[in-house]
Amino acid sequence: MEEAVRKLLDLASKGIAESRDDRRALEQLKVRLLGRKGELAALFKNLGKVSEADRPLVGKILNDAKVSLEKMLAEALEESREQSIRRRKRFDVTVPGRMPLRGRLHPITQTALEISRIFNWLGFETVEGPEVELDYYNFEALNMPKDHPARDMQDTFYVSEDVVLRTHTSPLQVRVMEKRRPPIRVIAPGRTYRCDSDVTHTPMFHQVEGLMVGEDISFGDLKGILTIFVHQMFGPDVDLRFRPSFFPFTEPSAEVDIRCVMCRGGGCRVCSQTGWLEILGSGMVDPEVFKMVGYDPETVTGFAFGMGIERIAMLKFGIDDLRLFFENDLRFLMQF
Ligand code: 2NL
Repeated sequence: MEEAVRKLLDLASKGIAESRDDRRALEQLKVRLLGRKGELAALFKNLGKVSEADRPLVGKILNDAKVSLEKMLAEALEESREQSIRRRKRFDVTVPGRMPLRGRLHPITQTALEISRIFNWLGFETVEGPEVELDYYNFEALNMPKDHPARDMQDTFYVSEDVVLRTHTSPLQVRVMEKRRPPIRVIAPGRTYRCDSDVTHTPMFHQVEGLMVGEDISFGDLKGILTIFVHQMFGPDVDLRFRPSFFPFTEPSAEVDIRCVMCRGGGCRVCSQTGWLEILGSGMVDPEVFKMVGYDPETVTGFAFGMGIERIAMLKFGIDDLRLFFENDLRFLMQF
């Protein structure tokens, strides 16, 4: 009997050693040794066959074995539990981190910020204002009376008789002129709206307008500032030209073309074989506009300009379809 008990204890230490931190194997071993139909139970069953004289001694041996087996297994199970906790807590600093998908600024926003940055550097302050505007600021104050063709119902979103979605960011500059006195240097980026939708027009688009007003502001200042802008935005080697034009709120007016960024002037599809790309409109502020904001056109002069941000972004990034800006396809947006 003692022999059998020793074998059992041997089996237990071997089993425990083999399944050190395998919790499941330890549980199975416990059932096999201490379970109701286990090996120790089988030995207890034989106790009846032991002579009455030997029974107390054998009983004690078996009980002692039971106590040691229980202790051994309990310790092994506890050790395996702690081991698994330690394993879970261990931190492998060499495992590559899971990168969160990082957002980025929309190419239109990037372009607007770049344009603002250049003009801020030239002393212009960035201003922002309402997208829902009074008819007065959007048209009337800009020398476009009620019967003016640019106010055509087809182009303008009317909110009510005298409230519109701004069709350009000029109304903001009129508000600035009303509130402040010259000298003024502001740049006004923002959303603008026109009831127009096809391959080259979206009902909502973005504009940046600039305004410089003071006592001796000349057409030469306009040319100088816009030349610096073009060279900052598109590179110092890009040629530009000023071409006579017309706007109701400027006189004289000029449009600015740059040498085609795609073919460098040779003629291609993008510049319709002309070698030039129109990028902005500009002019000397019309005296009528100054009168509307209470400035004396005899003592105050200034220039203004406006450009579409989508067009600048398309030329800068080489994008050939305006609609890509509005589809919010991450495969497109993540490239900028
Ligand atoms: C264009 C042309 C232009 C202006 C905008 C302006 C603003 C005031 C007074 C006078 Cl407050 N003019 N803005 C002037 C000339 C052209 O925009 O092609 N925009 C996309």
